[in-house]
Amino acid sequence: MADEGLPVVARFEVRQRSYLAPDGTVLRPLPDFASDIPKLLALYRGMVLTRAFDLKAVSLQRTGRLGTYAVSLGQEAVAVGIASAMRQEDVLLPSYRDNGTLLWRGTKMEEILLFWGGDERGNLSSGPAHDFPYCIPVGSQAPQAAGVAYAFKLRKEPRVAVCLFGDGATSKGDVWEAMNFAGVHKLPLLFVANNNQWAISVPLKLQTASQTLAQKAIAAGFTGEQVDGNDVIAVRAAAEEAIAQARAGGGPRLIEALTYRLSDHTTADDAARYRSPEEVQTRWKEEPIARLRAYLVSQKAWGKAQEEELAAECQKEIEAAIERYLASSPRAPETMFDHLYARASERSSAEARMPELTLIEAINLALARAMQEDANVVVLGEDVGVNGGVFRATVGLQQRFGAERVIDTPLAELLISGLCVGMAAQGLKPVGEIQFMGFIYPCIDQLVNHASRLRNRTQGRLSCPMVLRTPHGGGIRAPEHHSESTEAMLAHIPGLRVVMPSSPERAYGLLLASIRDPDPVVFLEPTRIYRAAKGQVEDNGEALPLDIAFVLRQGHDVTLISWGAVVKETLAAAAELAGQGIEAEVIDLATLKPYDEETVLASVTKTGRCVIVHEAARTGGFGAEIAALIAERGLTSLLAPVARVTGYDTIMPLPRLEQRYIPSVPRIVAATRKACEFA
Ligand SMILES: Cc1ncc(C[n+]2csc(CCOP(=O)(O)OP(=O)(O)O)c2C)c(N)n1
Repeated sequence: MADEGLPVVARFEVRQRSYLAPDGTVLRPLPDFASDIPKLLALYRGMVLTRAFDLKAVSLQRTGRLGTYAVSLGQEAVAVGIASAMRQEDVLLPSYRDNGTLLWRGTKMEEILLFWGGDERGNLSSGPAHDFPYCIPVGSQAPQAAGVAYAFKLRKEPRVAVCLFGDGATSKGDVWEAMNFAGVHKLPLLFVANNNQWAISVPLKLQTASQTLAQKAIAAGFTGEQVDGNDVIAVRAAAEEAIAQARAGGGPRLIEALTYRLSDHTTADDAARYRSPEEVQTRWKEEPIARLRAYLVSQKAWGKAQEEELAAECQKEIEAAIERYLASSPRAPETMFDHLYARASERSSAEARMPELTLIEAINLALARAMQEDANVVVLGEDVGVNGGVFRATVGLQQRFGAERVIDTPLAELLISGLCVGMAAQGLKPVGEIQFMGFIYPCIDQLVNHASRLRNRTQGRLSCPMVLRTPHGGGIRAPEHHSESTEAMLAHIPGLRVVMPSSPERAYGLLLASIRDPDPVVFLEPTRIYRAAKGQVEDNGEALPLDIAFVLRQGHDVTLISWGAVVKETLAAAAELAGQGIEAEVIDLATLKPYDEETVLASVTKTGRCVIVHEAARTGGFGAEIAALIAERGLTSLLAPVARVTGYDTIMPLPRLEQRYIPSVPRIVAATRKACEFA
């Protein structure tokens, strides 16, 4: 080879840990804890119980009494080996298959059944209240785990986050982004890749060409170890070592547990379609329960009588749990709205008047104020630290509050949002920055599947007080993708708050309110007026109310409703119309989700005419929602059809045409005159 003479700059190795052979014989000296037979018996019991429970759950599903269920048959050693190495105060971020891990940590069987039976109350869990519920979107728990671990590190708590996922998940950017960040910050975090060889029907060889999954950690700068996942002693020993290292400040580790999914993927799957019975049969010879049993028998610590006794005991426990599950009260339909947002009383809604700063300076001021008053507030994103953000929203914050609280993250938007979710669930108040709205889309999974619903799906056990800030809209001659206004997409997500200020005063007050809010907020900042808008802002720490629209100008002839940067054109149009004898009332919606329907309806009731102005494309824009509200609840007051002045139904054009796209004062004036002339 031509490059043979080049120096080797790095070499890596991956070790594999196993103690018991499939027949239970000892391969090498056992770790210390294994001489404690009662401890081994407890692990054995945990595995037997998990398997018996899983099998019962399948029969419940087959008889129509449970929804789709993911069985962990053959993977019990990972569940029990990992869970038993954790402390109560550690935080588990499980995958949908980690039933045995939850059981070990104290979740009741009836709770697991309740969740898979289709009832969120199951997620209330009797296990540690800080543990995360099952994660269904594959791998998306990994960046959250990094957020949780970051919170531990920041607060100097000797706790560890433990994140479980499958081999399929390791193909996702989520897992890589999380590992990369965990490596950079030496986070107290254990990643466990349960390599059961299959991701539904996709075999490992189609998942990756990597020789091991463990080596993926090496690229992130920490150790990855392979463990025989059918050997509970090996799993427990590896987990114990990794968790102790993490707790002592030694950083993260990845354990690749080699297992085999002996069952179908879930009860909705038929694995015979894609793998041979012979393959499965061969793998049955390696399964973890028989292996430990053989060892215990060889140690004269176990026998037929104990086995029968244990089986009976497990059956009894499971039957009793099933009875409680089947007897659970039905959920009243209206409870689906419970735990969507925190109750109003939990929300800070101090109303205040603010007293010359630009909008971006007001944001910076609010961030500094929030960080000063609450040590839990952390700011994270690309370039937010040393550079103070590409728009300088975070300038000076890192110097003032330190690099631990103002975090320059790797270039990974999904990671930023996932970190926020994990941090928020752990009691921090993260404020993430996405540099431009065009790059928020990798965060959608975290926003839709996690942030917005964490409170609801855990029935209030966990919440997600995070803010994700991003510049919104065009008009600054920015390159492609830097001028997006896709707020309607976000406002369609129940459980999320979508806030957009249109002046420095409201930027300050609404950002403070958003940071203090107990629910997740996407805070959209109108880029075009970052520096163009100036106003008196008093740094008095007073928030403005969320979910409230602001009437910026009183009028009785027509209602103009807008938000974000185009509020400026809307106000200019109102001033021009006043010169023509038309008195327009101008409403800044400010919070789009949930929005202030009453202020809108009250104004339209008064004026009978309404023009909605937004920069985003017309079809499916948020203006359509307001028009629908007026049609439903304000129709009889209307003297003219509701009109919309919006961006057009096309891609936001590049700078040469962007001003033609953004609603202009003449367009607003013309539409308003038309509405007023309608008879
Ligand atoms: C992001 C995402 N894509 C697709 C799915 C549908 N799905 C559920 S499980 C699964 C396979 C996951 O395989 P792996 O990560 O190896 O875990 P395992 O199921 O084997 O435990 C897929 C594709 C999902 N839940 N989430």
